Amino acid sequence: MFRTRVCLGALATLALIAGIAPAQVIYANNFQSPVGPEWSATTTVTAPLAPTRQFLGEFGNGTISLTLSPSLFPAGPGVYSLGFDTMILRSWDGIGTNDNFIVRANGLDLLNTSFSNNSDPPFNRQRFSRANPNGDFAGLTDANEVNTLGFQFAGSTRDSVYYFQGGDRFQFNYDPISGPLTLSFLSTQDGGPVFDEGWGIDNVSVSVVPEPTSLLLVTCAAPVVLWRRRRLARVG
Ligand SMILES: [Ca+2]
Ligand SMILES: [Ca+2]
Ligand SMILES: [Ca+2]
Repeated sequence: MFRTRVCLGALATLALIAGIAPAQVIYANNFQSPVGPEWSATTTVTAPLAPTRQFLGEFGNGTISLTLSPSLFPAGPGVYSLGFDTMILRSWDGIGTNDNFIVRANGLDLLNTSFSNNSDPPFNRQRFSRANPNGDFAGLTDANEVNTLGFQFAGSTRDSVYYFQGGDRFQFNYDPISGPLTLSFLSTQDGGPVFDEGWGIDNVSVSVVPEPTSLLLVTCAAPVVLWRRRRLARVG
C-alpha cells in the first residue's frame, strides 16, 4: 500500500509538472520597449485606438525574421513552441489577390495561409480558419479582434488580430548544434504601400515543450502492477 501511495503521489507530482508548471520560456517580446538586433526590422507602431499597445510593424510585402542564438537553448534535440499575435491591417484581400501570411522555423512552414479584411466579393475569402488554415472561408473567420486597432482604409477602420497562443502555438523540432534558430514571418500581399495593406506581430515567444511523461509513468506504474499481482496472488 505504501508503494502505491508513493507512486500515486509521484504521478500527481508529474501531472502537476506536465500540466500546470509553466513551460520554460527561451525568448519573449511584447515590443513595448526598443527592439533588439535579433530582429531583421526593429520598427514598432502604436495602435491608433490603443495608445499603450505597441507592436512590431507596420510592414508590407516581404519577410521579417527573428534569429536566436543556439546558446539560448538547452543542449540536444528538443521540441519548442512559437506563439505570436498577427495584426492584419487595412485592405487585405485573402484568396482574391493571394495575400498570404507564412511563418517558418529554419525554412520549414509552421503556418501558410491567407487573410482577408475585405467584405466585397471576390476579395472577401481567406484560406484561414482555426480548423483548416488552407481552406476557403469568409474574411475575418476566427479573428480574435476586428477593428480594435484603428488602422484606416478608405475612411474607415479596417484591421484584425489573430492570436496564436496557448493550444494554437506552433511546435517544431530544433537542435542548437545545427546553428541559430531563424523564425521568419512572410507576407505576399500585393497591396504595395502599407497604407493599402500592412501587417505586424506582437507577443512573440519561444518556449520549451516539456518532455512527455509517458516514460516516467511507465517506470512508476510497473511497481504498482507488480504489487497488484503479488496482492492478487496472496488473495488467490
Ligand atoms: Ca505589444
Ligand atoms: Ca487590397
Ligand atoms: Ca491584396
